[in-house]
Amino acid sequence: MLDEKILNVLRHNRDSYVSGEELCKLAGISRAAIWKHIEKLRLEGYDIEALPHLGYKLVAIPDSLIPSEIKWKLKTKVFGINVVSYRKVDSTNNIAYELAEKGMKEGTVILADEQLKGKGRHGRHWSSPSRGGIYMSCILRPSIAPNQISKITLLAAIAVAQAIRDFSSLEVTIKWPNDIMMDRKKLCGILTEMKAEQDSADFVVLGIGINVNSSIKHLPKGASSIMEELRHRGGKVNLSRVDLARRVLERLEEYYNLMKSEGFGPIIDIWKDLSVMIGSRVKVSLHGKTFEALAHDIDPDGALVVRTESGVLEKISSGDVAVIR
Ligand code: BT5
Repeated sequence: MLDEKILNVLRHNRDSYVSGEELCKLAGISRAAIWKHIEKLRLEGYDIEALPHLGYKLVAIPDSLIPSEIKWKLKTKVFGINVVSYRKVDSTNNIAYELAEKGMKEGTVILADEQLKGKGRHGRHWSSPSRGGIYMSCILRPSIAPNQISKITLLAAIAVAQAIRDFSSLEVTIKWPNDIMMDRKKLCGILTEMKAEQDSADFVVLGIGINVNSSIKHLPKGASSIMEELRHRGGKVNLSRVDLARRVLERLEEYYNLMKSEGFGPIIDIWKDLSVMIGSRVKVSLHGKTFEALAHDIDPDGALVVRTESGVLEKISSGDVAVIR
């Protein structure tokens, strides 16, 4: 709390020095204690100049997914209510799941700079190179039936796609159910897990992995990052993960509230606007079977409806779908 108080005073005075005396008065602690807090902030990556007679000045802010940065100017009420950050973890989804079981509040966000065992769907691996991306999990406590969990995945997909569009000039699109794509390359994946009683979800862990500054050589085939895509287009190369993470939380809250007040219909409409999939030929892999079909629609629950080669409409609720060129 004191760190944040000191930091906020320095943020408000970016162009001048704040004397040690002023900081002492504001925080109600001694000069020696102020020095300790400044040292701690420096270890977190804040570049703070200290000059005798003049005082302290904030010179540079780190692009670290730490609570003080994420919460600074965050315009949400629920998403980001608690922010827990790590340098390195196995999987932010696992940590979020454990905290949710202990009763942690809806809107709690777990972030990491690196994941050693980042999880994809169906036991697959999610590459999470250090400081290259945003690896984030949110705890949600929606009142939905367990079989409606895919709605949360679709909601998250529109939130992330829209946040990336707000943040960069990239017109990213969504591929059902959980991928954010740019020119057929995957920039982001979503993994939604839950704990449920028979007819209601106890909690949902919404995991989001976004490749922001990652170099293509640290990503698997078929993947890219926002930085790589912008670079191809002659754009900016060093992007703020903190700014994007904040934007994602704001968009998540906006669409979560929309779903609560108006139901899932408006979410599906936005999803359709951001997806280029409907009308394409697709290859569906489901329960070990693979077949080609035409992506026909998204049903009111968020399932993909395909028209098979024999003309039958089939509903796909999970599984993998690749768009055929
Ligand atoms: C996903 O699975 O796309 C869900 C990814 C969710 C990751 C987040 S990060 C924060 C949270 N904590 C976790 O442990 N997980 C979540 P799926 O649709 O199964 O896609 C997995 C496949 O995408 C892999 O088999 C690779 O082919 C590919 N892939 C792996 N890492 C990638 C990356 N960084 N970027 C793009 N594609 C990747």
